[in-house]
Amino acid sequence: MDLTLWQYQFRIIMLGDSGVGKSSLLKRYTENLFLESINQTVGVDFYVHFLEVEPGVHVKLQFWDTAGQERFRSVTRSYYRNSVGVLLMFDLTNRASFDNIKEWHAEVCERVQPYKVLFILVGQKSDREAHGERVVSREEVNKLAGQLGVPYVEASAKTGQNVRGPFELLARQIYQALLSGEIELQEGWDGIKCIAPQTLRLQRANVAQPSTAPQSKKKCCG
Ligand SMILES: Nc1nc2c(ncn2[C@@H]2O[C@H](COP(=O)(O)OP(=O)(O)O)[C@@H](O)[C@H]2O)c(=O)[nH]1
Ligand SMILES: [Mg+2]
Repeated sequence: MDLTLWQYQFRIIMLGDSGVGKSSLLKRYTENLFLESINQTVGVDFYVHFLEVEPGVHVKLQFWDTAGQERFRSVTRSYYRNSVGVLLMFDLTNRASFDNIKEWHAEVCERVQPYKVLFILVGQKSDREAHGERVVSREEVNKLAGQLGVPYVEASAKTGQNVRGPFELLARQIYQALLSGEIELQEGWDGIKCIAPQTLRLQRANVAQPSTAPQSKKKCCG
């Protein structure tokens, strides 16, 4: 089946300080490329990737790659409301970028109301640990992740280590939240699009009554 025939579209935003590797991780995930000298993001860039979140359910992941600098903050903020997922990213070799995570998280939570958004915390440039450059320990990140109530993943855009992990975990969590009704489709909100909302109702009914609904019936719009 052509993966581009999607049933759902999720809008996901990349946030974190400038230089932590947001664009690099996205480039690695969507194009399997890594550039030592990548252009700095100006304003907001846009990437697309298709993912089968479960057999027969195809999702178009639409990524907004933002610039971390303060001068672009007002542009970046205008994208929060129409996102359903956030990759909150810091650099394992840059303590300030880790210290700023709380601020990024609080800013999003404040601005997305009344909509719901799901987060993944990503510690980037894990390859540099081998060179003794890591300055943020796993223990302290786990503690912060626990406080914020968000999952934590370490990755390296350079080596490709664990690159799919954060994107796909987030996409699957959004999908599950949609099926459980924790996240609702809303008029005038672009965080999630569904090409056939009636099939979502069927999928939700299947999830609510798993014993009477075989897995194969979960398939949406396929
Ligand atoms: N060693 C290492 N360098 C990285 C990694 N990811 C990005 N970089 C480098 O970090 C710099 C900033 O990356 P960029 O993706 O532009 O960061 P952004 O501002 O958050 O989008 C670039 O020189 C990248 O080559 C990584 O996983 N490991
Ligand atoms: Mg960038």
